[in-house]
Amino acid sequence: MTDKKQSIMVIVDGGYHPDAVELIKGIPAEITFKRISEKGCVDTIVLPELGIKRFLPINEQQTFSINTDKAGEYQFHCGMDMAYGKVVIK
Ligand SMILES: [Cu+2]
Repeated sequence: MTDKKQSIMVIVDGGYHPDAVELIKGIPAEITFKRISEKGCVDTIVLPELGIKRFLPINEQQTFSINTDKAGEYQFHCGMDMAYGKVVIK
């Protein structure tokens, strides 16, 4: 099972769908954000604890590798800190 990879897609449409992503600890993971509309102010994704801040061009996928060595909850939010989601590693 150690060669498995977890891949999750979050659709950004004024908010995050899903807004809670669960990952299994110890298995390499990547999260892909895809913004599909101009709605809201979610054109930038920020995962502060993971050192990620990236502009999300419309209809383009942005994929980030997530280190799952440590269990915990990591919040992500828009560039203005108004829309929220979280990554839960357990
Ligand atoms: Cu915002």
